[in-house]
Amino acid sequence: AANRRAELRERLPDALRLYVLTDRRLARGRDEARIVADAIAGGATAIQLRWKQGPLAEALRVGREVRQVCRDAGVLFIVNDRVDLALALDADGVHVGVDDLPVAETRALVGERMIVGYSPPTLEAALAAERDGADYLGVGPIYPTGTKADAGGAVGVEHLARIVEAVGIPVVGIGGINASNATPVVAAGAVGVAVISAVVAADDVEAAARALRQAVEAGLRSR
Ligand code: TZP
Ligand code: MG
Repeated sequence: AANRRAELRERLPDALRLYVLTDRRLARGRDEARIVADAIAGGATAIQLRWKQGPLAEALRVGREVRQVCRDAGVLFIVNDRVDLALALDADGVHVGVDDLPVAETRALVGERMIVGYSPPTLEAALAAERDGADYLGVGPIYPTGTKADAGGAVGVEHLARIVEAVGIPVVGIGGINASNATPVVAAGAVGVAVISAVVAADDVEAAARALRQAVEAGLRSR
């Protein structure tokens, strides 16, 4: 829809409780749509197609499958890095970082058709992204992670709390989060957590998602 952004912005705090990002390598041969369906069965509320290797034509094919699974479940479907792929897939949103098109250019390209997420490296970058039209922020890595080589050092929940305090848009924590350490991330003010390995690399994806979702709900009750 031409004006999906406004409707989604209202839903975002709830829709970002458990945000699962795909990873082809960690999936160990299991296909993305299967993993996404299992994660949703366990309580994932948002999915990000994170395509770091392989042809874009394949990303489009896999993305269509993942989008369908998300639509059937009423779960948010967001595309990482690529504005063109997000538009081609008619995604609910696109998530950009410092190496991608800047937030202002991304917003100009997608208009009000979808939400835009951003990963701010600093508090100042978080404020600038909000001014430039970001609808939510992903802050991290909260804890050490081996999943993203260029993620930088752990920033901790205190840094996340400062960003939550400074901006008016929802914030999720990302990086090294699992069912044992998710609760403090939400207690610090995040609306939810974003994870890769804790769900995608799990033998039982659904059970892993369920445990994480419970940890998130515990964090919400604690504040
Ligand atoms: N951005 C910051 S840390 C990270 C991303 C994409 C990796 C998160 O993966 P994991 O396995 O949940 O630590
Ligand atoms: Mg990126």
